[in-house]
Amino acid sequence: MTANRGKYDRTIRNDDPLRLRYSQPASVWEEALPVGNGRLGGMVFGRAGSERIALNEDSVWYGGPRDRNNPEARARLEEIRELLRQGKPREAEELAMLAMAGVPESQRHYEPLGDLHLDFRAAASGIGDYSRELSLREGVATVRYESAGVRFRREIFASYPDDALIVRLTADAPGALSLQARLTRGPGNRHCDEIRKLDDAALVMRGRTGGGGPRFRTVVRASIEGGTLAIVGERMVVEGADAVTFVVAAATSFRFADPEAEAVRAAREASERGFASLRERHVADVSALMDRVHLRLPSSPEWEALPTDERLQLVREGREDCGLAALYYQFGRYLLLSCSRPGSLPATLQGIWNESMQPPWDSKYTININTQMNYWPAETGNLAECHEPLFDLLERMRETGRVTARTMYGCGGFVAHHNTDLWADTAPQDLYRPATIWPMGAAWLSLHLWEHYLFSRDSSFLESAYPTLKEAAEFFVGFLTEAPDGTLVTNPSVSPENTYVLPNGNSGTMCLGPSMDSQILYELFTACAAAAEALERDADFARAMLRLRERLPQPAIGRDGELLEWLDNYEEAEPGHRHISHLFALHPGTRFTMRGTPQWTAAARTTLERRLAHGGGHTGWSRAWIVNMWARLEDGEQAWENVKMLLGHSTLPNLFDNHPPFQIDGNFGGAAGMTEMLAQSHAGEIRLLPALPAAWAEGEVTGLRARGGCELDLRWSDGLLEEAAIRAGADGRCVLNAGVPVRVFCEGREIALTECGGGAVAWDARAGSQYVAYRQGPNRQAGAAG
Ligand code: FUC
Repeated sequence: MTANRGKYDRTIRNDDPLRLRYSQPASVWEEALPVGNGRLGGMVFGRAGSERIALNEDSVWYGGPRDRNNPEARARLEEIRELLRQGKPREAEELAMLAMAGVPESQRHYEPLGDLHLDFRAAASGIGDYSRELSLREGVATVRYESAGVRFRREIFASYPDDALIVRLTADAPGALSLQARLTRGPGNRHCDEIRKLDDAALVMRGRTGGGGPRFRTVVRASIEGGTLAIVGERMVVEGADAVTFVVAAATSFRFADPEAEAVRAAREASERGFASLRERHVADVSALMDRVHLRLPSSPEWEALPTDERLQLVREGREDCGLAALYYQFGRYLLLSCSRPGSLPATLQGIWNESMQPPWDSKYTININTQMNYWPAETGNLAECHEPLFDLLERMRETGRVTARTMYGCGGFVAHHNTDLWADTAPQDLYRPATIWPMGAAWLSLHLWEHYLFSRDSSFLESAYPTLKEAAEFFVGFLTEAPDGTLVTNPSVSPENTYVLPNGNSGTMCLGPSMDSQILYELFTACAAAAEALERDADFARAMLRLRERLPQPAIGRDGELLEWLDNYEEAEPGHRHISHLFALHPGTRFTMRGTPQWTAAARTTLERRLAHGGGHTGWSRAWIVNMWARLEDGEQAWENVKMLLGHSTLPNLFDNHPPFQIDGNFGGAAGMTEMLAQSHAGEIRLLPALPAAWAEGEVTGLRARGGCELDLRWSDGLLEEAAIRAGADGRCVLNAGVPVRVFCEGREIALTECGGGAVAWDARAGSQYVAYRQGPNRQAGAAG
């Protein structure tokens, strides 16, 4: 990129080394490498003698849909509310666990699809020159090794265009491939019904999860070049082949009346296409998405050449590896496009990758932070279409959530508590007092619709999303109750998932009006009013929303300058708690801003410091949230410190986030936080490099998205912006704050800017135009003007 073109020139090469690299196979699932097409996923172990690819399909969940709404809830609601008003949380919680908790108490859980095993005839010993890698740009896992003088190569990917997982085996000597392939599910294949030969080149696994859950079918089809292929019992036997391609397809009765017909069709069509074309179509698909954003941070070729696990180890030992952070950022984008694509289910706590029949927290959707965090990088990271599965689930929750709203609370609209599952279940989950009775899940998720609109300015999307936003708000019109001071508050609720201590020493979790609820509602009512205005309709409803908003409790500051988590100035039982719910308005909310509400951002800083001083951020996702919060507080050093902590303490060798155990939210939250360090657009202006740490002094990023339909490319050096390109996706006023004085050009001509104070400049942007801002300086002005 040169400063004198007047047009941004993308110089970051497409073949950047976006690879995870290892010099040994995975010894456990958490070291395997993930591939996925949104719906179908695989974890590749890469063992030379016996490959295991752990398979997942997003709709393989235990159990069918149920109505778990507690029939006693509505009759006991007033009693519970009154107990809370009287300051008797223990009694309220006891009754709520009986009368409000779901019946039965838990939603459904996600299960693995099974495993594909490849057992090679050649001995596992005598393996040399081994490597295993995952190309993020191509979405291909590759294993290479040498055995008895023959070089073997394995490529594995999950194709979105061809809806199948592909395994390709080759060797550099003819006839060197002899192996057996088999599908399994659980020890001794106990978790499937049967495995049968479909024809001379394909096997099918048939089964059904229990409890009325979906029927599933997995088909593996082999094509060989040279040698022979036979199906014997439950196995495929390949002898003396030059190359082998396996196609794995799967489907369940969640989507298809005849899942076997679907899996058979997908496997046959992919097989007929042939490996070269499958690979080409897959790489084109993945790289088109990956290439939308490039990020370069200071790095060194020697460090880039090291295996990923060694780099991670060096970070644990204190090395500042910004290049690894950039790789982690892109890995987050890779994971999102691999586990959440149009038509798939949304990313669970583990994306789509789950090894266990009874996974931690059911590997479902925890919607009091975790699922939302999964989607934080979607818009800024230029993967907006990957957000869609979340909207589809929310649409289904609208139906179930209406029943929950009516049955439990006698309210209109729709409501969800702190979890949901395959069936969009909205009744409370668990008998866990700090979390179970929390009516804000749907409200928070609905804000993702509004964000999607703010980033795209797509009014036809808003048109379709508006009824959902409105219905989420409508629930609270009936649900909110008056507090003693006349404000309107949620009751009952909790501040996820913290416990307070009353002056008499008793502790409680359930309460009225926790700060987070009022903050979510503030944003929801604002979004509803703004959406109605943008669509030029429902003026009365919009006014009602703003009136309701005025009656919410305001954020309050406590004795020590911290934001209050609850309506009263209670002590927290755990000051270093992993949830920092009462900073919602700082991030992902937008009400607290550095220049708009300095008293609240100062209190947010105090709150964050206090949490961290007491050991906060000990789970991966909590650490990732903290990165975003520091970025919003425009403290680049603190943000970077927490990125390093995320990498050093909460990251597994395959770069998966480690709660512990593996939980994918931290990957997404961490990636989102790094974007917030580079560009923000929530406070009415696009702010460039708001939280750049000294370690990121030089760098470049292209293709970030900002609210207002803009795309951004930035280049900086010595910690200061050099040049920025802004591609306007919509007409409107563009307010830019580059932190340094800039001159702005459009098609080579300097344009007139309006000063807006605080270093910001504005102009009327036209959709489709590119604006280039150059930092002013003695050696740049001339070049820029030229
Ligand atoms: C919330 C968090 C836990 C965990 C679980 C899935 O309950 O408090 O740390 O992430 O979700």
